[in-house]
Amino acid sequence: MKQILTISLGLVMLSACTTKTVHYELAGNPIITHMYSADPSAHVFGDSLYVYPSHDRDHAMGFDMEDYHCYVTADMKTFEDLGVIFRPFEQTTWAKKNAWAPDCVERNGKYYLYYPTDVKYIGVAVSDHPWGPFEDPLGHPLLTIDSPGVVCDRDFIDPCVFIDDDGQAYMFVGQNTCCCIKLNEDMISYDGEVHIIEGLEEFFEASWVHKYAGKYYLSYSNSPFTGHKPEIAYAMADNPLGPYEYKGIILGPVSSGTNHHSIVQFGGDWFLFYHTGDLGIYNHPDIPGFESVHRSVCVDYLYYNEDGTIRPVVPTVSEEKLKNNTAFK
Ligand code: FUB
Repeated sequence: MKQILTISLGLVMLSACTTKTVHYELAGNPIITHMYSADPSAHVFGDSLYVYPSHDRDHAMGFDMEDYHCYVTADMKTFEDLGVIFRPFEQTTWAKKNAWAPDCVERNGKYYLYYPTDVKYIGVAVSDHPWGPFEDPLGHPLLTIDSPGVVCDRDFIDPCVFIDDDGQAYMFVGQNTCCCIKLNEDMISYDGEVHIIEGLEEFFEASWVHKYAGKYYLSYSNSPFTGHKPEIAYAMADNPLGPYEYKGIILGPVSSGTNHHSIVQFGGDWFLFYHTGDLGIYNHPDIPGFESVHRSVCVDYLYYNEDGTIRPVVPTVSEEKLKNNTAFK
């Protein structure tokens, strides 16, 4: 009996140790200053946090991105660029342009990168590691603007994948209308049905789903065509497919024009990743609109109220980071 008690106590102490939370200190925004980056999708894999942004090219005249980098941090202070992990136009036969906002999730030891191209295709690439190399397993897009059930009257972009506690994976995607498919266990096919998410106000793009205290949060960029600049808004639901109830604004308009974010818990802290045009403006105040297509990934803490609603995040910027940047000028 004494031995059983000792073992039980040991297990309790071990589990207390492994669930210990860590508070991270941030080192100032933007977090990526050697190149331009946008649309950050952040996920925790193992002990580290990985960020999958899109890559605004040095000589970009528009959103003509062509490759994906992966960034990793263990301390939220330094973000290491692990290099190019996937080039859709070279590594698939069907993608031709506009490698915009991606997302990446892990399942059964494999990593799945979901990415939009040509403003009408959603592809999936697979790797054994978060940092790639990724490969196209299908030889065609996973979903397109013409797939049965898809509703989209503009660009079919911005996939985000959420895996619920019961193992079901969902991909939310689209502009103006938020579509959702249930991914199959293999993560490279789906059950055929497209669900249309209800309850979002002024939904435009950049959907992101996370779970907190048993509730589902769908956050997104609201529309720039309704008399204000895009904000990150959110709605809550009891089910990933909704119906959602609109709750308000997490992040106001930022200096880049477009607004795109992700929300993740790391250690005990919650974070909002987003992008701004602050670095673009710092480097080229003389070129109007440079910052709209030369964006930079940032991160700040995100806090919940007691009732589960999210407190608005005020974006921060470090003059030191801007001054020391080595991005294209
Ligand atoms: O980065 C290209 C596009 O701009 C993204 O797909 C949108 O979400 C917006 O950030």
